Amino acid sequence: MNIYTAYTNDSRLRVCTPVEIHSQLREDVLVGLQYPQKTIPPKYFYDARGSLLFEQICQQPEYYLTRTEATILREHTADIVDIVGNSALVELGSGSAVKTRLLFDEYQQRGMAIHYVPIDISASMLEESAKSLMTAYPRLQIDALATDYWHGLAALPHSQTRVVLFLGSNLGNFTPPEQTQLFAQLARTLQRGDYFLVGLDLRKPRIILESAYNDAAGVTAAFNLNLLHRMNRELIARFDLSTFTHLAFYNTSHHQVEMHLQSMIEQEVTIAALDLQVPFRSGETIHTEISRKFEPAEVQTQLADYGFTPRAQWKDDRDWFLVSLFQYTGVAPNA
Ligand code: AVJ
Repeated sequence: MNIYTAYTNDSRLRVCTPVEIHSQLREDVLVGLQYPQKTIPPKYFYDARGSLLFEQICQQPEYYLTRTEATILREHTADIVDIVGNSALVELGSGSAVKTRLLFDEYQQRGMAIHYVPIDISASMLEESAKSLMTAYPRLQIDALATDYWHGLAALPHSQTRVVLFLGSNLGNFTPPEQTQLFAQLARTLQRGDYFLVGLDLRKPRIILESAYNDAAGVTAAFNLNLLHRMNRELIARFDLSTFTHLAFYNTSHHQVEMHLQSMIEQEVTIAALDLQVPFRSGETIHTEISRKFEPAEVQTQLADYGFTPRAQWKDDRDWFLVSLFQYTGVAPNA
């Protein structure tokens, strides 16, 4: 793979950017806007502004996910570190790494060094959070990968035992086939004895879920609409943001919250960089995200097929969110 590596002036921080990632927006938009159900993958939310908006979503009163997971982690960091010991921490979709700090605190208290490998699509978020982490944790060494999960996992540095962190119910963005691919990729990448720590948002009444994705302050709407801004800027598109609205609802049969951008009028939008004219019917949508809500047994069964053995799991007192720790033993129970 073609990798651009920036060595910063701090020897504890290294940032790698597999270069091909940048051109994929063009291709994914070109293909996605020509499907009968127009679709753009959620990873493109996270430009610099989108990443900041996501941080703000996490602070909205309706968005219980981040807060609930943090409560679980805060209560159980000691249990986690007791099990995983002196492992490197690989994090998929690290963002600002607020929750990861809870683990770092535990390592620091025990006087242990930390090797951290954050993987995030937003290079700006990655660099900023890395810098502030380095100030806060003197015994932290960072190998950051500014790319998507697939390229990131393929480029993991050699290290001692690893824990792959997949927090925040980020897994919910994956379709079932993509989830299968991810587990297969993890099984290929990990060595026996490595760990997988995953945070999952659980099924719950529609009203709670729909409020979480329709916050009163309108931050989620701004986050969704930012995708149109991004295409206007990076693909020289002419989306008129006042003609699109944010739509988020719970699809009960698929157990997933869906986000869409809905055109309120019939119109044709030009995307100059793609040499494309995109027609919209009045009410037609671009599907921008799924957030699947999980049934723990399903995930556990599937992971078992890929050689992951459950080691521990923790919930909050409302049973809204689950943090689950698996170990890659490489042995499928019925193989
Ligand atoms: C980061 C994918 C877990 O699906 O809840 C938040 C993203 N989208 N509000 C989620 C998101 C709208 C979030 N994940």
